[in-house]
Amino acid sequence: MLTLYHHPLSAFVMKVKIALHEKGLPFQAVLPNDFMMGTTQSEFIASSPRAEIPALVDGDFSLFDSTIILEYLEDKWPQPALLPVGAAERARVRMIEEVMDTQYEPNNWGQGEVLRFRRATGEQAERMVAFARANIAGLQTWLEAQLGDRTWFNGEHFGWGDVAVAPYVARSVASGQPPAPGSRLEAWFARVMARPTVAQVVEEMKQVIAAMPDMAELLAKGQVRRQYRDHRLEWMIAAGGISIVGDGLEKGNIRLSRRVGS
Ligand SMILES: N[C@@H](CCC(=O)N[C@@H](CS)C(=O)NCC(=O)O)C(=O)O
Repeated sequence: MLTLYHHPLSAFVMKVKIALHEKGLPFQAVLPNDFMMGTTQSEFIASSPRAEIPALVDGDFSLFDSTIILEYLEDKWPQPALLPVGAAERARVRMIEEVMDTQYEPNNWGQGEVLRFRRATGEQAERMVAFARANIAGLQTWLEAQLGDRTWFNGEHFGWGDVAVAPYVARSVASGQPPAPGSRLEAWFARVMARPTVAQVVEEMKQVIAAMPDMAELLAKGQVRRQYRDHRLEWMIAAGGISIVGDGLEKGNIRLSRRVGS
């Protein structure tokens, strides 16, 4: 059976879970040891040298990165196909995925850092959350244009384009920022949530949010060391949180990515 290193809250993981369910592939989901500290030493590291989820183990082969995993699933189990037909259509949905992974995602993450981990308070917190919400509003307008008059981001049929968008929009909905009333994106979101594979994965995410402990307290007790990387780190700086980065690195409750080979 396939093993997926996961956390139910990760939108990158959610993409992979939806694809696995759509393809009817059973898998066991494993939470890496000490994931929140970045100190895991298990075979997880062999599968994911940056110590990031998702990572997939398929017999004696393992791989990391949600996009690479989606590609692997599509190559190895082509039916039902998730990618649309035609080079341009495939490139179109892959570009949507790239924007979601790198531009949309940090806004959901950043709000968590401010509100759940209480990295900022008062006016600074308000400004950072407003920055995230304005970006999300802009990106949802962009998504509306990408969808156009299609039923699915993927085209006529549900697929890769929808897998790439659904987890992020679902996370925004859970934080009180749904698509604009009456928009095509709102109608698409209702359609995508009616799909059992998506509904199941979003439900798992919501349960984790509902049961979440006080993350700021865990942070203060030194039980969490957050990874700041790539687009998230850039978001933190653009949102006005460069002092948060400096402070967290100094206190050791922020860490940079694990260097491959280190
Ligand atoms: N590019 C990667 C990003 C994966 C990623 O950033 N995963 C986060 C969780 S959402 C992670 O594992 N971070 C390591 C940590 O928090 O220790 C992908 O698409 O899979």
